Amino acid sequence: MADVVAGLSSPQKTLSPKYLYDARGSALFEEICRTPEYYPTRTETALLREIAADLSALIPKGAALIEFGSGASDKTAIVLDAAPQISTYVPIEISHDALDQAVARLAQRYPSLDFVPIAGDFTGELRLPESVRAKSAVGFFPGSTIGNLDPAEMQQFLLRTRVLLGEDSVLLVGADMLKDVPTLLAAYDDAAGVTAGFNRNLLERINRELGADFDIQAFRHEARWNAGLQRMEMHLVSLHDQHVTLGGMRFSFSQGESLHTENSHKFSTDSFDALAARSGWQIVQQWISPAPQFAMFALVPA
Ligand code: AVI
Repeated sequence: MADVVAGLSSPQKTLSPKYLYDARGSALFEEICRTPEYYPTRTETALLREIAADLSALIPKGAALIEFGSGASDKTAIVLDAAPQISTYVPIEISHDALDQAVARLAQRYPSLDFVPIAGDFTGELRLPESVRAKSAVGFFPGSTIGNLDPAEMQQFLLRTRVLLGEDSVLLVGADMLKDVPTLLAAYDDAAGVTAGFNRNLLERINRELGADFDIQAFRHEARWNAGLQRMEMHLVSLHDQHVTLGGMRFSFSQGESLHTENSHKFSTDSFDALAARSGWQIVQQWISPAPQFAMFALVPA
């Protein structure tokens, strides 16, 4: 509540993108991944299949695979199939339901794998159990979820992850690359309106969970390319002057005013290299798909 009130009180009204993912939001995100315009998921999946043997070569015998924000663990099987030397899978996921379902599904497919699920926010302070710390750690952070963090949060996440995974670790990070603006705009504003529904669901969630009175139909979804900050942004734009009440407070929106709900940063190899360098890591290998370009970076402690 305090977070939402603070976001609605700032001059550019803002809400954290992590609130997009209630059960309905997570289902809508999966639907986005199936739209023809949203290329990142299918491009990354194809890339992972193609480079699976290269990834396996980086993974030591008996390693623990630690996945950050694992969700449905959809891409994990590609790595597990290619690297049977992995002994332990550690999914870190804030949604208990998603975590339980993913572990149940993977346990059937990989009966000899050890599972150490951790229910928690991957951007927070994390500790690995002793049984996992004794193993070589391979971090896995696919999906370009790193792009949803602010640059300071990206750096903090990578610095913390370096401490968490230890000196001999490898970190595999998926990152969406800079590309032509029409492709980006279409990916974040699909013709069927799934992304618009995903964005508006945030207001429905605030109404339901915090007792606000947002008129959902009075806001339209807008995807914007911010060239200076190299990111796609999602906004909800007020269609007319209006007030919203929440927790006994009144928030005014003027016509055309936006509520900023998500950033999705896009990278070049140089910008990712610089991010890694200021966060204690270095790129040892990188793979980039043909257009629309999506990258997988293998990092080791610098
Ligand atoms: C989860 N994340 C990487 C997605 C992205 O592309 O930034 C979330 C998303 N937002 C709109 N469409 C997809």
